[in-house]
Amino acid sequence: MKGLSNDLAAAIKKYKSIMIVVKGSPDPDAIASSYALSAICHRLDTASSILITKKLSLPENKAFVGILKIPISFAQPDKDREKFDAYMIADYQSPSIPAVTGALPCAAYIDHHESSDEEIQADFILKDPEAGATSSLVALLIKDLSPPLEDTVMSSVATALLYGIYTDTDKYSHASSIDYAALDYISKFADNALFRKISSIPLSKTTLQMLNSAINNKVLYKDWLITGIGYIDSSHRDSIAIVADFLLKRENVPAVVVFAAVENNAQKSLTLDASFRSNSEHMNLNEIIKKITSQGGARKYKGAYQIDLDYFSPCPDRKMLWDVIELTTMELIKQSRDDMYITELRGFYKRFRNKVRDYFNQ
Ligand SMILES: [Mn+2]
Repeated sequence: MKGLSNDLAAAIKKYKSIMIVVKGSPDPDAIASSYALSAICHRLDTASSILITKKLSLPENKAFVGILKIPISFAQPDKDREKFDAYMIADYQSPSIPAVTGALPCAAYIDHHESSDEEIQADFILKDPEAGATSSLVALLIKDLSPPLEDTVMSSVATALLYGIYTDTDKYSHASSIDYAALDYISKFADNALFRKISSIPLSKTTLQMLNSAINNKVLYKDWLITGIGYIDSSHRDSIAIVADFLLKRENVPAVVVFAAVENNAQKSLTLDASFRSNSEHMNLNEIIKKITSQGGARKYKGAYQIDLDYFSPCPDRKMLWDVIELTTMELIKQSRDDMYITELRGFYKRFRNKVRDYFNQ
């Protein structure tokens, strides 16, 4: 990305004043990307304004803009074009604006929608449909930006980008490796309290109830915190991960596992969902999970697995069924904890052996 960040900076520095236009509906991804671009402009001493062409309607989007104090104004770009010497577009299929394109050069166009047939002209173009959010592409550009954004600005920009990724990837469920790379980078700068305030997800009544059950049922096995929440509706599945995130931050442990029996009454399905969190990049969660089941996996810090329990959903004694699920899952995860150093050691010896072999093969 380093080369791309330099190219973006060079494109911006060509101009004194750029209008950043939010085409279409001003959703969090478009607003966050535009906000981040305006921060980049400011850092590079280029003036900029964010114009939205449609008014904000959703209360959560209004809250998002209000809480982070994102400076946007409702305006028609063609009427304002005299004030600027270039324009930029983020998060829209096409970068052209009637009565602006042609009159002003497009300094940068960054987007994650599928390509249209239109020929694109801009000083800087980054279009990658692999990204779940344009905010992810902008976050990765900021990562390699020189000079970097100042810390104070970074916190607000990172929080906005985080929310852009969060909403566009449907609470991370469609996040690609690009999004995860962006999240890995920006989440450490984001203001978690503000993010929670904006997303309000951890504050929802159901998530709080789940968190409460998780705390009441927690078991500390060696240094791992393991907890089963019980039955939850499938619409709250994402909260398992949120609870796991929360517990990892709150409790002083290197790893947290949160699991629940997820029910979908319409489809009559029952699944065990387990979410793993670790604060060590050396803990090989993927290998730990793969030893339990092939129905899951992990990357650094985060992992999950699902077990199909449909066959058991007609069980008339729900309490007994949960007891079996909980007892079995607890046992498997405790075994994983017992085996962990063996798993890690095996990895170490494998690397060591390969090194020795490479040495003698030189
Ligand atoms: Mn988008």
